[in-house]
Amino acid sequence: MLKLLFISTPVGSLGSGIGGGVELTLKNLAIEMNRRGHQVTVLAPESSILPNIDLIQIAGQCQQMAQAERRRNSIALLHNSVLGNMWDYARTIQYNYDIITNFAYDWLPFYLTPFFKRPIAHLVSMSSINPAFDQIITQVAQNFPKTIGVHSKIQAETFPFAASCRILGNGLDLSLYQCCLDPGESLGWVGRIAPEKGLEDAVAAAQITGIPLKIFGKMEDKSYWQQISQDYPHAPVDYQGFLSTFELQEQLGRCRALLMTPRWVEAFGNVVMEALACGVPIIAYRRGGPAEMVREGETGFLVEPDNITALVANIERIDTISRHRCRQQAEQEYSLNAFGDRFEKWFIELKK
Ligand code: HBI
Repeated sequence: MLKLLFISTPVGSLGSGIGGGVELTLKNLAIEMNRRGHQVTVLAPESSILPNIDLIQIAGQCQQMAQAERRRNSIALLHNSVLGNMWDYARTIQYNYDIITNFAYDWLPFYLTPFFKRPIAHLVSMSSINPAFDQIITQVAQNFPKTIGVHSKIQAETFPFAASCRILGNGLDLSLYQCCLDPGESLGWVGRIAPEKGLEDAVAAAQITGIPLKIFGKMEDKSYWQQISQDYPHAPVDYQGFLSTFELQEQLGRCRALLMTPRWVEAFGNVVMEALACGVPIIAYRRGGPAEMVREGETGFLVEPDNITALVANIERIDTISRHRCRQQAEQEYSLNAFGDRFEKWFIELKK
């Protein structure tokens, strides 16, 4: 039995959706490790919601999104930073745990690693964003081998320390997702409404084909959304907001296909897992995590990145994909059990 301390992302409270995919990863991992008889405690910003998990809430100012500070060569720490406060508190309780797991994509936890007396497993949940950050993770990768975990091989390859990364994939609670075999005509798009997600290409495809597009996700960048609405005034789009998992899987399951149009190298593709779990085939740019996940011609199609014509060309043939096979892939690769095995092996190795 392992005593595990999970330290959450500092960008927002758990359950707010601000942390995007890493919120889901942390929640699913905590549930799965508890189910296996380990003891999990989570440190997270105040107003976090995490039912049935031992949660310690820490006050302080949330961190800016790292991707908004792209290619900057400096590190920002705010006044009364919740990131600093969480890690200062972790220092005082570290001896109660076997392993500390860092879920933050921030400089501080990596800088602090040598000062802690317990192993720190770092889950790096995005691809390379800026050299100052790459430099500190590279240092930890060299001085603390095996402690850097990532979601996909493609993501690892964006870093100078690719060879020393542990590829962990991701996972979700499949029992929360129903496989839908009789979809409506709409296409789906899921993600934080932010420039790196490339929503405008999916909206352009909807305008070209006239096929309705349902959009799900946190409204992170309002001006970005308004720009898209101005550029594509006649696109048949329907913004559904940030839904609970239950509502999302119900709506997403009724989509003919999921369009994945990332501008950046997605570390993984939580929305790809969620779509497959609902039996929904994927049409994705051949870029980042989704390119490693979609089984070409079997559970979806991969298209040339940023090529809207290619995106549209594949919409017509998406009905040839078996929705059963999509669900099967989720069960084989992304179940909580498969995901839990990968992380548990990693933790046991680090405990030695
Ligand atoms: N930005 N500074 C910072 N810290 C994070 O932990 C962070 C982020 N941006 C996005 C994000 N985490 C998650 O949405 C991804 O890691 C999945």
